Amino acid sequence: MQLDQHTIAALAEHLENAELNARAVEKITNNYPDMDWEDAYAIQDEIRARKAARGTPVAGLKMGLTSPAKIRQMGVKEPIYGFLNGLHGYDSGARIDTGMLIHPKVEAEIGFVLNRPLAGPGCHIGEVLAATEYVVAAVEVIDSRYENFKFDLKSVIADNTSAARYVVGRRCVGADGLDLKNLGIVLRKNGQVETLASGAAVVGHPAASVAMLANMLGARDREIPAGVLVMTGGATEAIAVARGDRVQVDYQWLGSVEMEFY
Ligand code: 0L1
Ligand code: MG
Repeated sequence: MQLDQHTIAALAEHLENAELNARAVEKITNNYPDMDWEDAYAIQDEIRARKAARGTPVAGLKMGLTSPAKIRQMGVKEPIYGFLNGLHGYDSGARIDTGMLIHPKVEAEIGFVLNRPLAGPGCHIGEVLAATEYVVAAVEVIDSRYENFKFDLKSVIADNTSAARYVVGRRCVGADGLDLKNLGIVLRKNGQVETLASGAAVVGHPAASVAMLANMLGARDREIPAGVLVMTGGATEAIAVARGDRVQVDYQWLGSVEMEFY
């Protein structure tokens, strides 16, 4: 690690304040160009600890930058992970306040809930599918705390991978016999089709994204707990939304997720 504990705590406070005040800040690597991956995840962990100290539940985990669409859109290379703030999870049909967000975007994802914990090394798709309690449609609302949504990988890891809100579908489906790779997704904004994807857009198979997460966590002596929501990363690119927009995402076999921004 390159940063001391004092700097990590100060950067966590800085980024969390940007989130809480819905105010964009410059990417932190401008002032800390030598920070490394461990520093970036340590800042994310510190944000998580700050929220936990105020009683905020962690509802799950998310993978980010898992699809070619997202990798192209953000100009970055590798998947990253973050956590889901339980106070910011909604059911389909939710109304979401844009006044608390900076420059929100939506992306269609596939969620997993496991019936036993998983940790790498060596976790693979088969192990994930065998441990899957159910799969559920989920849409992430991301909102980078960085000006103009511009960042590098270390800055965005520290910023909890732009996690802001998430909206979950009402249909929970077992993984057995579900063709997750060929599952079609259509994202509409105000009735217009904005983007299409299939499950294969998420690192080839959404369960592979869960395995990747288990392996990344295992390398840090952590695990994916049973019973929490795991969002596998945007299958589509992220679509900007603003006050007054209505978003509907239709998932083959998993139903729809809808939300309105006010
Ligand atoms: O969930 C995501 O894929 C977000 C990862 C961070 C990059 C972004 O803000 O798009
Ligand atoms: Mg996402």
